[in-house]
Amino acid sequence: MIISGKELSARLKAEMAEQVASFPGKYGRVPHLVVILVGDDPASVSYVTGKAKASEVTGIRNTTIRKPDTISEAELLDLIRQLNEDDTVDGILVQLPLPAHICEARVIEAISKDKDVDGFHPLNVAALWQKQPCVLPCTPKGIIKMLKAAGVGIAGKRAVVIGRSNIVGLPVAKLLLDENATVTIAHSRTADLPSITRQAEILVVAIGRPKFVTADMVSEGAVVIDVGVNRDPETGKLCGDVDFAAIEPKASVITPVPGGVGPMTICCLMENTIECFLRRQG
Ligand code: L34
Repeated sequence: MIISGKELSARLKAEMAEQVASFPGKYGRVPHLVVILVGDDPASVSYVTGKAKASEVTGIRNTTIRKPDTISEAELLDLIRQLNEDDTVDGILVQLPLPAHICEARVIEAISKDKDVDGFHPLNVAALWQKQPCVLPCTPKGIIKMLKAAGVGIAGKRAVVIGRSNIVGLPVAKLLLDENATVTIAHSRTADLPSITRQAEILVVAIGRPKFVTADMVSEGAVVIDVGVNRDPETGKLCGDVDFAAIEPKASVITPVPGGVGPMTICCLMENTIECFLRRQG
């Protein structure tokens, strides 16, 4: 079975659109998401455009602020402070990665935790690891939604996550643990990776290397979630971290690239924006 993140996200966005349509009557306005894009990396431009489109579909107000990659860290921090103080703004997202001269940690920490729709602020990260209410990071949240929509039972399963980033690997491991999976986090220094991944009943791959996971690394019947969005060096087309054509026949459930995790990330961003808006209404 192939889980279409595109279809699932379209359904969820339609539900959100109905909900948002009721907000002007109840609250006098709709949620407002501000996305800041520094520079013109084509992949980032494409993702930020996707976020604007999803905002339109759900009825969320979107302001995308583009800054040149020469912007100083101080200027960027200043902009964030203004948006923190702006009562008409519910969510602030600074698209990553940032140019090398800007400290990402400092930028993330500058965003008000109540407007942190990415769930990247240290206070939100701490809340996640302490099982306290928090904004969940979009990609991990989207992955759990896909597993549940596909009817995959998580409790008691052996889950292997490849990748240990703050954005995906670590938080998705925590969410799987919270669903009572037995979780292994593998990474670039893992010895004998194939022997680990072959034990996975649920395999989440987030390393950013085209077709890194080959058929011999996956057990028959595994559930495979592919977080990678890469360019295939041979064809120039988008491809995941997983060799989809080779693994699809073996997997019980698999996500495609494009049309898998990516659209779910954006869908969960819309959900988080609504959540931050509602919390700010008190
Ligand atoms: N601050 N930075 C911040 N928040 C995020 O949540 C992200 N991320 C990651 C990169 N930097 C970020 C995203 O938005 C990755 N990411 C993301 C979002 C959407 C898609 C992929 C990655 C997506 O929609 N992918 C499409 C293909 C898009 C294309 O054609 O280029 C897909 O179907 O997979």
